[in-house]
Amino acid sequence: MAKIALVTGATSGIGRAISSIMAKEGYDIIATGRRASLLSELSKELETKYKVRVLPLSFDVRDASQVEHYLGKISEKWSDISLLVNNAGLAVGLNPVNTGVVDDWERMVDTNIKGLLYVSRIVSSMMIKRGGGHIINIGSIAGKGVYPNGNVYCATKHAVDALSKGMMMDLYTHNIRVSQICPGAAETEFSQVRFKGDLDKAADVYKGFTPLSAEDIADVVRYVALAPPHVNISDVVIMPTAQASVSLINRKV
Ligand code: NDP
Ligand code: 8X3
Repeated sequence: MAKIALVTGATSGIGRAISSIMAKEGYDIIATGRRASLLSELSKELETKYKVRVLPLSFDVRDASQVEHYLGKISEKWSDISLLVNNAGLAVGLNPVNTGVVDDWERMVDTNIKGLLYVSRIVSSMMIKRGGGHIINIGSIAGKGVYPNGNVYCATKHAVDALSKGMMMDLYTHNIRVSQICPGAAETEFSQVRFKGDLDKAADVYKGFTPLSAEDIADVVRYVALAPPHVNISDVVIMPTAQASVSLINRKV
């Protein structure tokens, strides 16, 4: 029987690349996100290319009752989840705190912190029943440092940093590994979402240097997930060579 990996935020960027690389490794994939048509495209692609089973589940991680509906009541043939990648997340806006948009703050807190918790609560209890598993949280370099106007996004990723440590303490006696992977600047839909569809502003973020690709990060997820069972790579920072901290990027422009 193939192992099963659940990847949140599989419709684009890092989550899509993780789904793809783990399918290539022979994992059956539960792919989640809100955009159902992208999930169905991805499912077809992975089923054809890698001959694995794919279960597309379209729901909003911010809605605890939807998470319970789709994951708490998942059918028996999909319940033996050995790998959970908590990847769904976003930044919205880049304002100083005095002009911050309350709705932006709520979207980030509800997705990056509360969504991760809703999913982890259900899946970790399933992993305890099966006798083990591995949870990989996609944190950020923004969970290790703070940059001007990054206030709430950075706070949510600092929360992921704390939760990754806390979850490891809660779950290690159940043979569950908890890891965190913290990327620096990666070119995905991330900045398009942050700047609410302003493509020029989004492109400017990656001007003058070579950012990470989603595949670079998926490679690390693969390495961490496939480490021998007695090894937990608990915390990884991966940045472009042109980046030295959350706010230091060497741009040739
Ligand atoms: P993308 O915008 O390309 O992907 C984000 C994914 O999250 C999408 O699949 C999106 O799916 C999903 N998502 C967002 N909100 C929700 C929600 N409410 N419910 C369900 N799914 C949701 O960005 P990235 O791939 O770059 O981001 C992935 C993760 O990596 C995030 O946690 C981000 O914070 C983190 N990260 C990104 C970095 C970067 O520079 N790109 C660097 C460090 C960390 P859909 O819209 O279909 O719901
Ligand atoms: C995304 C990286 O530096 O844009 O988490 O916040 S950053």
